[in-house]
Amino acid sequence: MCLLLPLLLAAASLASARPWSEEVMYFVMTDRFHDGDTENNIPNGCDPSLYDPQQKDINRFLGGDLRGLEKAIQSGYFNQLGITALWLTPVVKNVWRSGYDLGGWKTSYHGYWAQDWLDIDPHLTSKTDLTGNPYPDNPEGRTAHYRDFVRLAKSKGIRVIQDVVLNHAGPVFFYDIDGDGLLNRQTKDEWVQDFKPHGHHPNATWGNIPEWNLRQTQPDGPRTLLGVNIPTTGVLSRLDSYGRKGFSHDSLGKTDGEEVTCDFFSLRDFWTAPDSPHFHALIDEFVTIYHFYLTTIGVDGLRIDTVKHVHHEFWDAFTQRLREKLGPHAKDKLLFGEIYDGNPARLGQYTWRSDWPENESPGLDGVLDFHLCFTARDYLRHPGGTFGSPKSLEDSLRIRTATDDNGRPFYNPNPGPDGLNSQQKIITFIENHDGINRFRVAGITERRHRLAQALVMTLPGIPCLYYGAEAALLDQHGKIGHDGETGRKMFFHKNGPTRTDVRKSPAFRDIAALAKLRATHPVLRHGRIHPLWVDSEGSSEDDGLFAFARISADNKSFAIILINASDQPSTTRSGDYAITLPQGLATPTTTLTPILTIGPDSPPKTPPIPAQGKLHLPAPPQSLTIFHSNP
Ligand SMILES: [Ca+2]
Ligand SMILES: [Ca+2]
Ligand SMILES: [Ca+2]
Repeated sequence: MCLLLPLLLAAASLASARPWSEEVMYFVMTDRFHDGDTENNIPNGCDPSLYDPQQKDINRFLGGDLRGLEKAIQSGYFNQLGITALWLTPVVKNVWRSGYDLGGWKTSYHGYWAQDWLDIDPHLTSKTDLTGNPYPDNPEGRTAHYRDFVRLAKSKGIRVIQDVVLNHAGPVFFYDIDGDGLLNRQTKDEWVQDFKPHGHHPNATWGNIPEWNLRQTQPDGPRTLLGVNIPTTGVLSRLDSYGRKGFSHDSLGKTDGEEVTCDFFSLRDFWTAPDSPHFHALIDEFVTIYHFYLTTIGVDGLRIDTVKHVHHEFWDAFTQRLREKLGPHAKDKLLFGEIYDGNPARLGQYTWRSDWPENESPGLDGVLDFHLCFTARDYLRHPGGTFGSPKSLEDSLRIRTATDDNGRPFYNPNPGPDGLNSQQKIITFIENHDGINRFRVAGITERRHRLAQALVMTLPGIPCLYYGAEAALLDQHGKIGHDGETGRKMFFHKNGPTRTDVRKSPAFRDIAALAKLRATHPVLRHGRIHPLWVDSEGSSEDDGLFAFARISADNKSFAIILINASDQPSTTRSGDYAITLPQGLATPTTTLTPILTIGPDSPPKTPPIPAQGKLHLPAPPQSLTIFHSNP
C-alpha cells in the first residue's frame, strides 16, 4: 500500500489536470492592476521620482503589485469572471530606469528589463504574507512571497503563467564612449550605440547606478532559495555572453538577421548564435532558472518574450532540455511565445524546430496569434456603428490548420508532451501590450468592445483577455491606426471604480456568461471551426455579418456563432446568399436554439429554428448570438 499510494495520487493529479486548450487566460500588467500595498512603491534605495503617486504617468511605476492581485484572487474576482489562468508581466528584479528608450527615458514598470533572474522585483512584493507573518527583506523573502502568490492562485483553481525574457537583459551595461569608466547619464551614445555588423563594441562596461538598480546581471554563481540549491553558473553575468553589437534601427520590422543580434535601444542582447562560445552554457543556465520557477515555485507555464529576436536553434535546445529536465511534469507546463508578426509563416515556424524535417517534434507549444488579432481588429475596430470586412479574419482562421507552399502545416500538428498540438494551443486575443493599442480607444464604443471580447471567447484556441477588458477600459488617448503605449493605464486607480463596481459592468457579465458556457458546452472548447458566412470583400453586400460553426469530433453536436457588427437588424439570408450547414451535420429534426446573445439589453425571444436548408437566423444590431444544436 505504501508503494501504491504515491502512484494513486499521481494518477489522481493526472486526471484532474485540465487540458491547456480549456483554459481562459487573463494577461495582467501587474504594476497597472491594483496597488495592494503602498509600502513597496518606492523600494529601499530606489530613486523616488520613478513612482507617480497620481497613477497617471504611464512611463513611471504606478504601484500595482502581487498583493493587489492576491486581494482580487481572494475575493473570487477572477473565479467569477471565469478566468482559469493568469499571465503576469515578468516578475524578476529589473533595472528600474533607462536613460534612453523609445521616446525618451522610461522605467521598467512592465518588468521586461531583467537584472537579477533569481530575485523578485521589490516593487511587487510585500513585507508580510496575507496573515501578517513577515517575509525576510531579501531575495529569499521576495521569492517566498511569489511562491505564496502562486499557491494562492492555484488554491482557487487558477494557473499562473510566468512571462520570461531570454533575448535580452535590461540596461545592465553601457558603451563607455569617452572612456572615463562611468556611465554619462545624459549622453545618448553611452546608452545606445549604432549597430556593428561585424565584431562587437569593445567599450561595453557594467553600469553602477544603485538608485536605478542599474548593475551587473545576476546570478553570478550558484544560489540557494527556499531550501533548494540552484546550480547556476553565472554565465548571465559575463560580458562576453552578450553580443555588444549596438542597436539596429527599425529592428522590430527587420528580417535580415540584424533583428536577432542587435540590442533593443539600451536593452542588452544575449549572444544566442549556435556558434557562440556560451551557446550551450546560456541555454543550460536558463533551463536551470526556469526549472526552479516551474517546480519549486509551482508556475504552470512560460510566456516567452521576443521569440523572433533569438536564434531558432536556441529555442530548439531550450524547449527540448527544459522538457527533459521537467520529466513527467513537462506534460503540465505550457511554453508559448510572442512573435510580433502578422505573417502566419513567421508565427508558426516556432511551433517547429529549426532542424525540420529531420525532427518533426514541437518547438513551442503554442504562439500568440497576431495574424488573427490584426484581422479581427480590421473587422471590428471601427468607430461608432461602422465595421470592416471579416474576410481576412475568416482567412486567418483557415490558415491555422492549413498547409504552406512547401507542404508543411503552418502550425505543427504533432502533439507535445500533453498530447495536444500547437493548433489546439494557439492563443486567441484581440488586444494586449505588444506593440498594439488597447482595443477600446477613442471612438470605439463599449458595445463594440463587448462584441470583440465575445468573439475572442467563442473562437477556437485559448482565449486571452487583457486586463481591463472586463470593464471596457477606455484609452481616450489611443487612436485607431496609431499604436502606442497609452493603453497601459492603471485599472483599479485609487480614484476609480472598485472591483464591486466592475463586477456590475456589462463587459464583466458578458465574459462571465461566455466562460460559463464554454465550461458547460464542450463544442465551445473543442469544436472544430467551420466558417459559414462572410461578406464578399468590397461588394455592396457587406453588411457586417460574420458566422461560423463549432462542431464536435463525432458531428453529433454543434454551435453557430453569429455576429452582426452593424447598427441594422439582419438575418443570415439575403438575396441569393444564405448560411447552409455542411451535408449530414443536421438530421431532419435538428433545431437551433439561441443560448446567449451579447449586446442588446433585451434579446429577442427566438423559438428553436429548424437546422435544414437555407438557415434564417436573426442577428440583432451590434450583437453576437450563440445558437446550439438540439438534439
Ligand atoms: Ca504597491
Ligand atoms: Ca563614460
Ligand atoms: Ca537577440
